[in-house]
Amino acid sequence: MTRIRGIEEERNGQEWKLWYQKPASVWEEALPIGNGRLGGMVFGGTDVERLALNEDTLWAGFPRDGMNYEARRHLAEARKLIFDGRNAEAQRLIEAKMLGRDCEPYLPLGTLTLDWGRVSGNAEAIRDYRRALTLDDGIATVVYRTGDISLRGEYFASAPDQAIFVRYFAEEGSLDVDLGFESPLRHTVEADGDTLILKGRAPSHISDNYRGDHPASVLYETGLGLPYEARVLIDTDGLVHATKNGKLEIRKAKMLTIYVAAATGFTGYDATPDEEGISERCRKLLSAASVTGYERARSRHLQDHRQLFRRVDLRLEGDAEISEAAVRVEEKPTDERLNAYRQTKKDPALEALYFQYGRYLLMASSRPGTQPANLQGIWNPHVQPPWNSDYTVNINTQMNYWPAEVANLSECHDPLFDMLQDLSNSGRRTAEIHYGCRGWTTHHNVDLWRMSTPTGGSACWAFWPLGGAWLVRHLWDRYLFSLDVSFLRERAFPIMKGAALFCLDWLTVLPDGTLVTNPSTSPENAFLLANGESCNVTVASTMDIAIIRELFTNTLEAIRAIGGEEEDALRDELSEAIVKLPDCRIGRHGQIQEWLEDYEEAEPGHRHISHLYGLHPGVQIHDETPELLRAAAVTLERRLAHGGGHTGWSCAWLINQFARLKDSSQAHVMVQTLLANSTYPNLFDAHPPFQIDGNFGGTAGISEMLLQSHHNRIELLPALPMAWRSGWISGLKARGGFSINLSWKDGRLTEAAVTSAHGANCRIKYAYGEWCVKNEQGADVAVSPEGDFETSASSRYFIRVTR
Ligand code: FUC
Repeated sequence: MTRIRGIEEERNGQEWKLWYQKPASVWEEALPIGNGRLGGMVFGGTDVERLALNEDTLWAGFPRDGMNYEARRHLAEARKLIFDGRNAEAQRLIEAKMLGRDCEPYLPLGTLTLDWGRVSGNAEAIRDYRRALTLDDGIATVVYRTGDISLRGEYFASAPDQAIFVRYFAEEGSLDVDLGFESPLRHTVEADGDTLILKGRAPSHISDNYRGDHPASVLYETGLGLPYEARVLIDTDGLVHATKNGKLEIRKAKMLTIYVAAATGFTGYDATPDEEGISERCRKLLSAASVTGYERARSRHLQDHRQLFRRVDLRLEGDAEISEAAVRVEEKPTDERLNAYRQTKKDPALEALYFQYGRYLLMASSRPGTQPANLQGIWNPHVQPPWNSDYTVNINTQMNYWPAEVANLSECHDPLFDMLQDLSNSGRRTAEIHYGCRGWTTHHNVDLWRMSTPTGGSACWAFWPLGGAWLVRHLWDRYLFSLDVSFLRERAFPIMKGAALFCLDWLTVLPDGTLVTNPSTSPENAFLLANGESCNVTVASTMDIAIIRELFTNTLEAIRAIGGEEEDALRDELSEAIVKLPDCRIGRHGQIQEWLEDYEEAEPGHRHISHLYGLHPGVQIHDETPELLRAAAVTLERRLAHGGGHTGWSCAWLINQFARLKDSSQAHVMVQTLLANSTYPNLFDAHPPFQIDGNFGGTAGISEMLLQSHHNRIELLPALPMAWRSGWISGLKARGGFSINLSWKDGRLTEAAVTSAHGANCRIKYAYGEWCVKNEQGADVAVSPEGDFETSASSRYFIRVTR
């Protein structure tokens, strides 16, 4: 047992670090810092240094009514057309009459520039350059020498102090630098004493302009759009001159400390933005940060950051030859190491770094009280970002939060729950006005304003009212991990209930009594009609039904868990409906059918794998449904044979799905593919372009390969690939309130430690060998043949594999 105990004491020898020998030349090479609300991308420039900034409430738009009051007029007709087999006509009707407008984009705040004056003369060669991000510290650093100056810069975004802190220090020589602000939004910059102030008002609306056919796609209107402000305060022993054109010129400084604060007028998705109080709030944040001071803020930041980051640690080792090569490669800068990996696909420590980076990114983009992580976390430099840098809730936002519980960052899950609370309000109107249903719904895109209606465009993505029903599984999962009944009763259940009520009303009945969804799409795939035409709308996509079945099951369990006697009527409705849902079907290729009818897919290698929702993230396809499990394997084979998994997030989903199939080698191939094909030099996920979901899905997938805990049992190393021959992981969480440490050697589990938070019953599954369980005192714990044993609260149990 000593080794397992040792895991917690002795930190991993591996340094969780990304590092480079040159400045970032493009944004996808810069290094991200964040405190959940404020984000920064550090370029480490030696001519002009850039710190690209974001604030998570800076979006285009303003609170307004986005309902399509005409939608409901056409619902009955659309349904009838589909039931009559006139799907294409139904789709045309839906697209003409039942959709809404697009959501608003997330915006960049601006870029703080540090002009070192090298372009204008001071162009001595740069030596000993190094730029790094240490994940364990949450601090980005830049060091180099030039002429007789040797300088070191540090950057961190502090959650406790709600500001970004930067310090430059001349170890030799002194610093001359001009500080300024740039922004692609309309703005003003003023330099006043030792302060820079950036002010602006965001566009009231931004339309997409992919085709360049909109002459005014970025719309500014007086008095509309969110006002925002960023303030920078400097503290230096050098000389400071504030210029009329909004720059701070600093000369002969040994030390330069920069405090950055920002605020917008956002006060709530349905509330009038604050026009007056922003400067005051921003000034207060800035002065609080400077009163705390750099050193104290730094140590408070380290404490806060490590308290989360250090909960999980891991080591992945290949065989001796691979491990030796990996040690050599660990000495390479991260971009070169990634390039080497693209060739060899052998660097287990890089895969471990990718896992930890996903945890780092979640901590940096989603903290209690902030907005949830959007398509780009919180890091976006574009006024018209890809897919609006919004919340796409037909896979992407959910994937962002897959690692939250298992990778021991439960509090980082909270912003998603706050958003669900908002959506359960805004989505109540959508449910009623668009469809005449109880409860609440949201479609595939959500923004800061909690838009829950369909967007415009094709029904292929826009007509999909199951977003809320999928998202609430996150609330249920939080309960399963924590067994926190008051969370379930007060926060989760009312929102789950609303999603379930919507689905009860949304279902329609076939002549044989089967309950189906209609119109229904399978995000974002198409099928071929008899005449060869491709179409998206039909009856009962497999994903719709899987989501609804799961939601009804979970809601029934939730009623039991909270002892909700007053929910008798709901319980009856759910119990009656659930048995009338169609079964998951196996189609002509031996695959899980994507739709109720066994249509031919228009794009068999499609990036979405929606019909395997029941395998992952759902739990309806498993060891005890062997036929479905086999069909799921065929489905994945077919997707891959036709080029599937080609976007970062799609590949990350495949890791999770192969892990659920216990196909360790395919799961690992997908880890390799994600890193080799869909990863930028700063290890951001490439859709392409940058989209953060693949990072989070990758972290979740690696967890899923090492530990699974659905179906009331904890499965140790369910999909351990030979490429991770030996290793250990500490601090993973399992459903039922357990923390798990594991170690393995030569592909076999050696030891595990299970800590029980609540004294829930524990059921362990491990593929090979026999094992025994001892309690903290070293006494044997009785284990049933099924692998059950009783635990008591806060006690630890040690498992040793005896073969
Ligand atoms: C879904 C995907 C796209 C993209 C977008 C943000 O619609 O189909 O690939 O990831 O979300």
